[in-house]
Amino acid sequence: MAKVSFFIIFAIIMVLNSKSKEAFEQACKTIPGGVNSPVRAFGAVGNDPLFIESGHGCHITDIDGNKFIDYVCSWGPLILGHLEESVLESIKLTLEKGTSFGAPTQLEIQLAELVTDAVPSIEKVRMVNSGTEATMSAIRLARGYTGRDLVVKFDGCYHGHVDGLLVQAGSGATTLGSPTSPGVPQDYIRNTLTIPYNDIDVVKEVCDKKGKEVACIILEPIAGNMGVIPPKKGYLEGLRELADSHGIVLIFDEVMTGFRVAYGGAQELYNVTPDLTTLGKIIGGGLPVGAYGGKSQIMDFISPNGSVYQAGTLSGNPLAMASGIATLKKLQEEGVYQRLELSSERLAEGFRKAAVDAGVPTYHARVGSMLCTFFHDGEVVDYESAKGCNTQRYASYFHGMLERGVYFAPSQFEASFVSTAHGGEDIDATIQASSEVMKSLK
Ligand code: KE4
Repeated sequence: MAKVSFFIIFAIIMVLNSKSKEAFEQACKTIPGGVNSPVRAFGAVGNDPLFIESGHGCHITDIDGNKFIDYVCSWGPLILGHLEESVLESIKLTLEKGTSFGAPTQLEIQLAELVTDAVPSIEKVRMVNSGTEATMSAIRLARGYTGRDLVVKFDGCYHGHVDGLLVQAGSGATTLGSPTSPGVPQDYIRNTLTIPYNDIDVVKEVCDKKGKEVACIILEPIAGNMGVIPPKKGYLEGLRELADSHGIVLIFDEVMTGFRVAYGGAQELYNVTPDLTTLGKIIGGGLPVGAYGGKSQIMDFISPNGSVYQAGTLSGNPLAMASGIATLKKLQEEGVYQRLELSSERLAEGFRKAAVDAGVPTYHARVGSMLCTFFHDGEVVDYESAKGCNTQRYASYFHGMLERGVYFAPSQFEASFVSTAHGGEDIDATIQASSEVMKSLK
């Protein structure tokens, strides 16, 4: 009987996703792995990825017409949900004037001023096209500014696919089993020291031994690429002190946390000031934008003021600027983050209760509207404990939720995101689905 029901479910899935399956087969003929970013391929959870037709509010619809409540939100950018009307209107109006000029526009000033007003540690900011470009440029700048070569990063943190940072990297690099990527010459990573996250004593040890050789310490102030792991109490403050005492540039990679956990990012939430900040995701509102910024005395080392070179054909693209400006303006509205906090807290509590009621060992982490259910018995505070998760059970949970119309990241080592478009009924439906799926996992 069990075999029959398995085949019936399998057959239903095949029918429900037939167009996605065909599209995936087609995509694999010309695109490596059929996707333009590895973690989208469902490699860690099994089955083929769904091809999305459209999004609206907190929902996405795949090309087979299946509708889902979306908690990926394009991996973070869509804090206002899909097609928020002021963002859409702003892009449309800008589009009528052209798409790209390769020359400065006033839109770039507008977004730069929104960012520097929101994040006091950023006195000057340079726009690029992705988080990877932002972190790559910030590292180069820190090295140019200090004249030093060593970079300290943390196991499980992910800063994009920068050669020198693809060492014990989180996100898709961990998900797909290559936290240290082939193709990166040993020469590139001999200047990268990767150490455990959330352990200030190890950082102190490194600084005592090599502090004067370290150009920068880069970290996600809230790790979001090994699931969600907040900094331990005093950790960020400890990093600030060590950076100060050794003349090291402290870089907060806020590509994910920027404008996510607070309008001023994690540095506002924890009241710790980095020297440089990298941004992305939300500041583009769904269009490609990255940025790096910080103290003028450091930023003025960047060309054309200084000699540290960095450039980009589409940097500051008008459409992307318009999308980012509209997004940040919307986030300035009264009560936005309070409402996000309430809906995210309710969702997280629902997930926690569903797991407890079903007797499934889980650990729940949340900061603002980024959250994660770890299938792990006991707390998750760093890469080692994150790697101890039951990823098979996560895969079963992922598919159980998908069958019930809820779309999570296809990996245990990611964050889920709540947007302002997630309404009470969406949260209720998600909690109900989680309760059913958790019971099925026992
Ligand atoms: P992008 O180059 O993907 O725009 O940004 C790289 C990056 C840098 N820093 C942090 C903290 C990040 O989270 C990211 C990218 N995040 C992943 C999701 N965890 C992007 C999704 C993907 O790789 O497809």
